[in-house]
Amino acid sequence: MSATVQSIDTKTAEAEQELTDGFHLVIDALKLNGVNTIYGVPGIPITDFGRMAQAEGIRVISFRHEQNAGNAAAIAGFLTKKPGICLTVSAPGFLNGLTALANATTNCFPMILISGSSEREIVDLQQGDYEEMDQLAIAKPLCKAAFRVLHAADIGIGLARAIRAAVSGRPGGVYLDLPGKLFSQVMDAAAGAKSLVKVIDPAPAQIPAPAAVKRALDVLKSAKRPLIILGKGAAYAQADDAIRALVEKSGIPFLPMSMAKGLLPDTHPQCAGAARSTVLKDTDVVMLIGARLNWLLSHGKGKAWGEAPKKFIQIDIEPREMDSNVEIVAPVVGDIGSCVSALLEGIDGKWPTPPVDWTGAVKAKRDDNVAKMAPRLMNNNSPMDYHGALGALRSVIKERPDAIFVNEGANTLDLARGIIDMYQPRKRLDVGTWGVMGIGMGFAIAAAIETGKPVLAVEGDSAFGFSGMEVETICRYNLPVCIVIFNNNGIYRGTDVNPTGGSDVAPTVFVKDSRYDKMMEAFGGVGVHVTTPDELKRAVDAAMNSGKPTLINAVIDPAAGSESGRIGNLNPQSKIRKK
Ligand SMILES: Cc1ncc(C[n+]2csc(CCOP(=O)(O)OP(=O)(O)O)c2C)c(N)n1
Ligand SMILES: [Mg+2]
Repeated sequence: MSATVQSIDTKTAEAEQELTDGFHLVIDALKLNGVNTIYGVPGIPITDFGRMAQAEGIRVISFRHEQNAGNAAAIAGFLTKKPGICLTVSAPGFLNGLTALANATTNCFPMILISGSSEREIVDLQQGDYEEMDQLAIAKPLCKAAFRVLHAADIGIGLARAIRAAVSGRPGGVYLDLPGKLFSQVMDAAAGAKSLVKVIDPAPAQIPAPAAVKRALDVLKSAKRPLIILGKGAAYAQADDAIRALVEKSGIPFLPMSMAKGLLPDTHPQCAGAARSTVLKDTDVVMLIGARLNWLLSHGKGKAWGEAPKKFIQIDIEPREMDSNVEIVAPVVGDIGSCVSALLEGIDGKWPTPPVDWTGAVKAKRDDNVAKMAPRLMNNNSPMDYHGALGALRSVIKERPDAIFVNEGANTLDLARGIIDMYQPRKRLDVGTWGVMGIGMGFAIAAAIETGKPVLAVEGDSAFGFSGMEVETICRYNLPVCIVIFNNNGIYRGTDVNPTGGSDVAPTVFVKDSRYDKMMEAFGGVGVHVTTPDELKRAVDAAMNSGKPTLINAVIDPAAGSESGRIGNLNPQSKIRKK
């Protein structure tokens, strides 16, 4: 080879080294901002992007359906306070991810849905491109913010905006649209590196106004029957010590919402979880911490809240949350950590303990309810009822308080929430604000990956079906996930009949006596079939000890459940229903 050819070759190589492209800029921007995991499904135009991200050291977890990848990203956001990333292809993949994005936004979980999209010029003229869809326009009303990046030089800023939008203020879902062409756009490598943005202080503290804090303390001090309600916003805040100190120093009974269970142990002497209906009715001053007065709290009014007049104090990062349903006499706007710390400063040694007739009444009611429930949880009936099966699982969590408990279904959800005590913050992950089915496997996978802890997912047989194919994903990544399916042959119950006597079964009924455990075996996981609480406990213990992907088919009496679990009252009734 002549010297001239050699030098041209070297020059070309140098010139190539000095270029970067959209693929690498997105990866570099993610890494610069500490993103180390992507949840998604490959395909045009993001297949190579996934490969390159993996090559660059990002963990790329491939799912079987984007909705599950999206749910994984969302709960990763909840657990880490960093936006979870979901990566999808255009139109159908994007739409599959969108449900999770909307659900994340509703639940205030920070996530970013990054979808590849088709040629802008063709999409905008509606000329029928491959997977054509105006994704940005569709995403906008369903999430907190939506952005599109057209130039490689804007990738850094685009990603920075997405991160900030997802985690600052009230967290939520963000959509980031990356057209296929962007990935192969090249630019000078040095200029590319300079264009990247490391987001400094992505979720700045929002300090409450001192006057608001004082007002709240004054109202709280005047209470005869005070109550603290902890929502999943309080769990998200990771201000666990301050919240515990506030509850304990004030001496006020607390009620945890579903995903706030474990912030303080459910067995804590001040926990009013087992006296929920009594405390809601009888309290005179309620302090909401990261909990919204939505349907889950009967909007703060009506029968559930009884006759006694109430005053509400509300701590929330979103000012517009105040007065959403009833008057808030003491709004405290700021991030939960800052607000709780500020309140704590006012709760000194002179703080009056709440009247003992109140705390005593709450405790008596709670102990009474717990005692009434106890024998039911110890039954070893076969087929199992919910109480027997959940009694067994209750012991599992008691013995392994750091395990993560994922839960969805109707009866399977509502009864497990009441029965299974949680002991540590952010260990209970469930259907959230919408009561959505389908979060199960996505949540379980991300929980295992983000925390490295064992996961126990307790699923109604219907609920499981929404994300069940991800058992392959669990086996593929060999995750320490134990799935228990409460198999009652259907939705709510397995006993409904077709009133016409025709050959179709009733709409709520599934194939009888299905063997979900065999699904797990198909992918190399452990499948177990159990019919008694004792067998169930043994099987779950073995799974949790081994860390092997396991699915336990737990046979539940098909007649044991009730319509819609605990929320049957929300079903509209026909007044002219034919007898
Ligand atoms: C996405 C979605 N689709 C439908 C529903 C309605 N829904 C509520 S609970 C439920 C399933 C309940 O059955 P299962 O999971 O088997 O629990 P079980 O009550 O039988 O224990 C369904 C379909 C929902 N909440 N979310
Ligand atoms: Mg069922």
